[in-house]
Amino acid sequence: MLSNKDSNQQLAENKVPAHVAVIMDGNGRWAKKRFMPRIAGHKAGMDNVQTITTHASHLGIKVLSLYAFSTENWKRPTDEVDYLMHLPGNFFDKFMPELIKENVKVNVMGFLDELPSYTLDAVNRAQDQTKDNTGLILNFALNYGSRREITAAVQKIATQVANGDLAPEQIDESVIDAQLMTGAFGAYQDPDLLIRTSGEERLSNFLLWQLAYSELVFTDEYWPDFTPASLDNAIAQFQSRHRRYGGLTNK
Ligand code: V07
Repeated sequence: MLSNKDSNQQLAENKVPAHVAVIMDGNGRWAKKRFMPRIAGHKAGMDNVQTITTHASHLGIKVLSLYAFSTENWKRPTDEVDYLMHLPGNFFDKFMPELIKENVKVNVMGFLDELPSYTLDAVNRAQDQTKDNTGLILNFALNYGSRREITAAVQKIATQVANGDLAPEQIDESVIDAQLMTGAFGAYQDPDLLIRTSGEERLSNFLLWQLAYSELVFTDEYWPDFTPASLDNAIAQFQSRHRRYGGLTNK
């Protein structure tokens, strides 16, 4: 039998990570394995976003950040880029009723002014129609790159200094946090857990500042094969790492 103290400790240490970030890799390889075109993998990947979002919402995750399109992805074949740029609209048409029912709030971060107008329209509609929802924040990174995000933040801070609105000594981590695209998430801006699917073990310019203290979990599954049970498994790894240091670091 667990003593009251032990069971409380277990509860505290079995906390679900508040912010989970995912690099959804392996959609093209998933399709190739099935002798299907890469875009079929992207479609399966998009459908899986909805499955995993619903599960994350039920687990009590507060923010789910998904790397949908990087600033480097424009280099892909034009037909593939064109298909990807239609996914926000497809996602919206297919899943918006479910997202609203789940009380999910959509947020999109990235250099959005460079997106085609039809993509930006879909993004704005998704954000608009869910803006009053109070549940999980589903945060898509779209035309996002972390070094460019940090560069833009430095430019904004330098402008404040040049205008005399900020002294250099006043620049601390919180000033930088606030200028990043995750600034609006407040206490949840840094992911507790990063998951990357499909076997690659790199950050690929995703949330470099925000991932400074995150637990990293890599899985060999392709993103379309990543199931709610896979998410449970990643969270169990996160929790076991926290438990290991529980008594020593009070973390
Ligand atoms: C994309 C599906 C997931 C696997 C990885 C790449 C392909 C959902 C969106 C999306 C973005 C913004 C929004 C609503 C939905 C998306 C792109 C690619 C470019 F407001 N999935 N998904 N956008 N993939």
